[in-house]
Order: sequence, then structure tokens, then C-alpha cells
Amino acid sequence: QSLGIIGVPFAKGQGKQGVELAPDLLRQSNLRQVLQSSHDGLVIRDYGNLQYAVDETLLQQQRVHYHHIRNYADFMACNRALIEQVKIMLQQNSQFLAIGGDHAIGFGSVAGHLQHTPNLSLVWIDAHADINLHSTSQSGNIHGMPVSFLLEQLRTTWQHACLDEIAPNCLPKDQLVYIGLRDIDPYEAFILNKFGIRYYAMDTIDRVGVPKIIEMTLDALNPQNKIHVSFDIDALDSNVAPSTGTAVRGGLTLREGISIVEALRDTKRVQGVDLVEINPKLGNERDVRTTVDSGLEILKSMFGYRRSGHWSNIDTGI
Ligand code: DIR
Ligand code: MN
Ligand code: MN
Ligand code: MN
Repeated sequence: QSLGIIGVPFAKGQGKQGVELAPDLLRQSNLRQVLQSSHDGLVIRDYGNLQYAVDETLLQQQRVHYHHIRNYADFMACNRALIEQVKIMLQQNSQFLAIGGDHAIGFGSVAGHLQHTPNLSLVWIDAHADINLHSTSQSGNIHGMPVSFLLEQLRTTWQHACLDEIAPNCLPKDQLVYIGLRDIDPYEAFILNKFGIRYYAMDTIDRVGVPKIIEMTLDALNPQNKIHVSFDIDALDSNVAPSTGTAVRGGLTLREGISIVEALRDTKRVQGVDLVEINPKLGNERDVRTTVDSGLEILKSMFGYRRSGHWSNIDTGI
């Protein structure tokens, strides 16, 4: 088994500087060693940080339609490059990990994954639904919109974005499950309910518990499909993930987060993962440490670590 890692230091999907520092900070925090020790025989290839150039013509042409979105051209340029990068990583590895940056990169990461593997299921673990349209966004921040670029049923709302060209494969709404939501905009709630999208918000999680949420999630997804897990660190409670741009209290505990990713990993169908929205410029040194450690714990479990222990057949004489 092999894992390709790409850093995507994109921060223009929201207003705060600092998320672009997360890929290198995770590397400095022994990302490679942590993943390596969690999974015997995992081959890790680090592809560095994504590079892209902004197309000025695109900026001119599409800006007229999407002028109220901040940094639309940067978003498209980054995600176009990311789509190609994900395809390359999946040709060369059995799994990939994209480290953000903000959650705007969820578009390119999933879109690239869909081009390699059209039969895909998506689990979006987040405090937010990130499903705004350009016409419904109150903030203009494109990290609140990536899911709307991916869904078959919302394609027509991005008619000027040339999605058929850059991201021809899309996701049917029944292969998307959200976990951890607790800050949904009114129009987002409208979209989720209009299309009958499955979302397990924190109130449902409190009512039925994480094991049931896991069961319902796995029941909903096509068992033949590969799985993409897009993990926004703000899904976790702000006491374990304080250094993030839009922290919301009352989130998943670290143990709940670990339980969820363990269950997904145990399907052996997880092929692509994002970890986004860690912002080392927010909070004090201790907050940053806590947030990075939580991110590493999530990734460790995602890629193989078992809390119940690992053993091999060493002759110990007992
Ligand atoms: C809000 C906040 N729904 C927006 N979104 C996110 O700006 O569209 N915060 N994603 O992380
Ligand atoms: Mn998000
Ligand atoms: Mn976000
Ligand atoms: Mn979020």
C-alpha cells in the first residue's frame, strides 16, 4: 500500500491568513513518522506543496458572473491544478492525502478523485455544510461553497464555471453524508432539505450516539464505491481544535472523531482524504500544538493505527 501526500497552501477561500502554513507545520510535526508507525509497510510519497498560476483571462470572463465571490480566479486556478495532481497521485499510489489550506480545496480534491474513480462516496466531516451557492453565500467566502461544485443536482447553479470541462464527473446526492454539522446557514438548510441530503448534525449525534451514526453512514453508501473523507478540523470541538478560522463549540470529541475515521478506514475503501482549516496563526502556542496533535491523531487512525494494538508473529517463547 502506498500513500501520496500533497500540501495545498491555499488560504483565499476565507479571510484569515495562516491556513497556508499548515502543510509544512504538519510535516515538521513528524507527519511522516506518525503515519509510518501507524501502518506497517505503508509507502509514503510526499509531492510537496501544490503550485499554480492564475489565469487572467479566466478572471476577466468569469468574474462578471461571480464578482461577489472573493478570489474566484485563484480558487479555480488552484483547484484545476489540484485535480491534475490528484489524478497523478492515484495513478502512482493506492491512496492520497491533501493537506490544506482552507476547505475550498475540497472541490479539486474530490473532483480529481471522481475523475480517477467515478463511483465514489463522500463523507464530509465538518461543523459547516460548505454547500453555499454563489447566490446564497452571505460571506462571499468560497470555502463555504465547495460541495455545491461537486453535486450533480447543483451543477446548473454554476453554469459559467465550465465544470463539464474541468470536472466532468460529479457526485450523486445519495453518495454524500455529512457528520458533525452545527453551524448551517438558512439557505444551506434549505438546500440540504430540498434535495434530501443526509446530514448528521450534532443534535442527531447526541440523540443516537456515534456508533449508530457510523452504522447509518455505512448503510447509506454504496458498498462497491471507494470513499473520500474530507475532514475539516473544525468538526472537532474547539477545546481540542482551537486554532481554526471558524471554530464552533459543542463539536465532536477527539475520541468521537477517531471512532468515525477508524470505522471508515476499516471498510478498506478509503482512497482519498483531506485535512483542512488548521490555522497556526490563531490562538497561542499551546492552542496550535493541541490542534496539530488532534489532526495527527485523526490521520493516524485514518491510515491504520489501531487503539486495540498491533501484533506480529514474533517468537517470544511464551
Ligand atoms: C459560512 C461559514 N457558512 C460561509 N462557512 C464555513 O461563509 O458560507 N466555515 N465553511 O468554515
Ligand atoms: Mn469546511
Ligand atoms: Mn470552513
Ligand atoms: Mn468548517
